[in-house]
Amino acid sequence: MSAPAVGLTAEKERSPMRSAARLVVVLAWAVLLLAPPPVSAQSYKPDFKNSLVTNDQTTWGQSAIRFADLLRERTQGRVAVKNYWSGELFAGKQTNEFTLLTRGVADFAFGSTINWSPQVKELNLFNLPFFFPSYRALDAVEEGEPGQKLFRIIEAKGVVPLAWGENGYRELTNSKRPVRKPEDLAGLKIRVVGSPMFIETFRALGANPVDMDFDEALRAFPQGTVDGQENPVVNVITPYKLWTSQKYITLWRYAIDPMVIAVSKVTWDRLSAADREIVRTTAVEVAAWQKAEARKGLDGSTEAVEVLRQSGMDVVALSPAELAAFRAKTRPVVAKWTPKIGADLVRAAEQIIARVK
Ligand code: X2X
Repeated sequence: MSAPAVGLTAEKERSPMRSAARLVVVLAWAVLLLAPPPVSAQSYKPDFKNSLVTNDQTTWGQSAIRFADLLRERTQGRVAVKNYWSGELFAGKQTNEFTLLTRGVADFAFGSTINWSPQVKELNLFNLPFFFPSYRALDAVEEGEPGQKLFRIIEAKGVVPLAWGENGYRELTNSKRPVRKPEDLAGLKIRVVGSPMFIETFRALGANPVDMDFDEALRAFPQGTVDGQENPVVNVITPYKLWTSQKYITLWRYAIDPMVIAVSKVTWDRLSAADREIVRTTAVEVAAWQKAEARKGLDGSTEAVEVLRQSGMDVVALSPAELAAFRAKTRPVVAKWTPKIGADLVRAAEQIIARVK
């Protein structure tokens, strides 16, 4: 009699154990099915699009190649960046780049602040004519409160800025004559980027500015449909050999053009915390390298200008008095744009510049 009783007891005991096991299996499946997928290589897209306005021969291009290589290596291929050159991603319309980033159509951009200034009006700070007298002053503004504020503004619009790089000081070139005083600009058709402050600046100087996208401008220079343009020596004039169509250059440092390495917030939010950290530190490292490259032969040396001379350019360097004549003409533009940019931001930058010079 005792045997069946034992058997019965054993049967009774085994049964709840079985259902407990079954419950564990069911719960495990539920967790697997309901939980968000773990962030892993499988859940990232096969490549992340990086937008660039220039080709791969500029320091922007070279730094983007480094960025992609380093990220691939440091994330074991999880973050695979594909560079889209020469405005391919924004179909030639360079002032659309920021909007593409906010929507996550572009995951990354190595973007000029000029191209983003229609959407982020505060970035026009860097477009203020004759405002940043030196690299030191620029660095101090970028690293100081104004630069941090600009990064907060960009981030609030859905783009995470990672580091400041640089296109550079924008110098004037043209195919007609040396430009040493504002009167020399009279009637010259100058291509500018589609940010209204440039149109106003060149009108104030007596020129005839036309807004044109970069790819179209590159075709316009050899055809002579425009007389001149403005761009940095190391990043644009030299790699694109603009001397083949533009004989004259005036070194006037009238505007600075920072570049920002940034990632769409849509993309950023999908990266694991560890990968975000890798992306950020890599961007900072690459930007520091790029900035130094962009200044090579210009900062404390004239080598980059010698390249222009050897390539047949007629180089006009302005004396402080000559520069003052250009500055005086553009003062109304600074006054008009200061409230649009934000008087506090402009003042804060001015104070830093006055301190650092
Ligand atoms: O279009 C230009 O001139 C360039 C390449 O410098 C910018 O993207 C602002």
